[in-house]
Amino acid sequence: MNTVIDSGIVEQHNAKAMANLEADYAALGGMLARRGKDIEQLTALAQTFAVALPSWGVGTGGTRFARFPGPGEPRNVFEKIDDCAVINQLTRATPLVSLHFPWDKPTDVAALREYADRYKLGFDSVNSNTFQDQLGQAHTYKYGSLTALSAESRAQAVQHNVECIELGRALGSKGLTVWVGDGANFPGQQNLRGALERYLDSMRGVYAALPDDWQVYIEHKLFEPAFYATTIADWGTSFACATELGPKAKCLVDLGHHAPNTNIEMIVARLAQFGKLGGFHFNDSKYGDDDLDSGSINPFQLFLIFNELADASARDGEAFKPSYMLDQSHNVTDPIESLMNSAVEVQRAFVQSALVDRAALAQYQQDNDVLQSAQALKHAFRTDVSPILAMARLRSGAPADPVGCYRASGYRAKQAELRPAKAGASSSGIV
Ligand SMILES: [Mn+2]
Repeated sequence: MNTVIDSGIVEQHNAKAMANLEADYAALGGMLARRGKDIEQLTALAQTFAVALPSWGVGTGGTRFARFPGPGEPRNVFEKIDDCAVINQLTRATPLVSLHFPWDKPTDVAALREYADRYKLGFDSVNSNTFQDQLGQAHTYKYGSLTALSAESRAQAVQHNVECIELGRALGSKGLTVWVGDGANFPGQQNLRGALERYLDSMRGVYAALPDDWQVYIEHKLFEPAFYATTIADWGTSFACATELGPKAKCLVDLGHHAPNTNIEMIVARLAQFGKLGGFHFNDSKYGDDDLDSGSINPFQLFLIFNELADASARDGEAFKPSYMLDQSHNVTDPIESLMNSAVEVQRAFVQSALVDRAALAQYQQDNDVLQSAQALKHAFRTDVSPILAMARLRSGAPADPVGCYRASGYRAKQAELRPAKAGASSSGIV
C-alpha cells in the first residue's frame, strides 16, 4: 500500500508519545474497569469506526462572500485523493472518499479508481450538483433543477444524476446523494405543492436508474439558496419523498441543515425507527449551514446523536448501517488538519456513546428518575476517551497525535511547492 507521509515519521512520533500514552491508557482502563467497562473492547470498537471524506473538503472553502485560498491546495481530483490519503494514513478512520460531480469528473474513471486503490481508499456515495450552471450547459438551473417548470431543465437534471450513478458504479460506489437548492425566494413565486410534485416525478427517473444494491440519499436543508421556501426543507418532506420513492431511497441528515435549537437527535431516532435513516453529513454550526468542524460548537449534540445511533444499533443489530460522512468547509484552517480533527471528534462521540450504561439508563427511565437518567448520559459524555482513540490509531499504524505528526511531516509546505495555485482549480464549498 502506498503512503503519502513517510512511515518512519509516524514511527518516530509514536516512539516519543508512547510512554505518556501508556500511562494515560492504564489510568483510564482502571477507571473504566470500576464502571464495568473493558477498555480493550472499547479500543477495538474505536478501530472499527469509519467516516467518509468529502472531496470538496480538502480545498479551502468559502462563504457566500469570499474565498481565501491556502498554500498547496489540490488542483484536481487526483491531488484531492492524495490529501485524503494523508488524512486516512494519520487517523485510520477515513477509508472512503465521497466525490462531487461534475467538480470531480475524471477523464479516465478506471485510472482514478486504480489511483485511489493504491492508497487503499474506496469511494463512498457520489454527489450530484444541479445547484449551479456549468460552462456550456444547455438549460439553466436559475429557476430550479429537479423541480424546474422547464421540462428541459428537469430532464437535464435527471440525466446528470443518472450520469453520476454511472460514474459512481465504475468507481465502486453504492449510493447517490441528492441535494437540490430548488425553492422560492418570494411568496407566490412558486406553487409549493406543484414544485414537490415535479421533484418526485424527476426523482422517480433517478430512482429507476439505481442499481439493485444502491441507495439514494435525500439531503434536506432548511434554507439557502432559496430563502422563502426550499422544496426539500426538512426531514418530514425528506421522509415523505423517500417513502414515496421506495426502499432504496433514504434520508440524509446534515447537522447544519436545521433551524437553530432543532432537536436533531430526535430526528435521528424517528428516521431510525421507520427504517429511513440513510446517513449523515457531520459538521457543526452556530447559526445556519456553517459547515464548521464536527464537535467544535456543540459536542454534546454530537454525542446525543451517537447515543440514538447506539440505541438503534442495539435494537436493530447489523441491519442498521447508516453511512457516515464529513461535510465541512474551511475558511481559516488547514483543511487536512480540520478534517482529521473532525474525524476524531465523530469517532470520539461514537466511543462515548458506547460508555452509556444502557441497562441502568433504562431502569432510571422506568423509575421516572429524571435526574439520574440525565446524569447517565452526562457521565458518559464527560469521560475523556482520548487515550482510547490514540491507542486505536497507534494499533492501526497511525500516529497518537495526527495533527502534531502532520505538522512535523512538512506535507503542506511540500505541496505548496509542488502545486502552484491555478485559477479556478479548487472546487470546494458548502453543500
Ligand atoms: Mn451536506
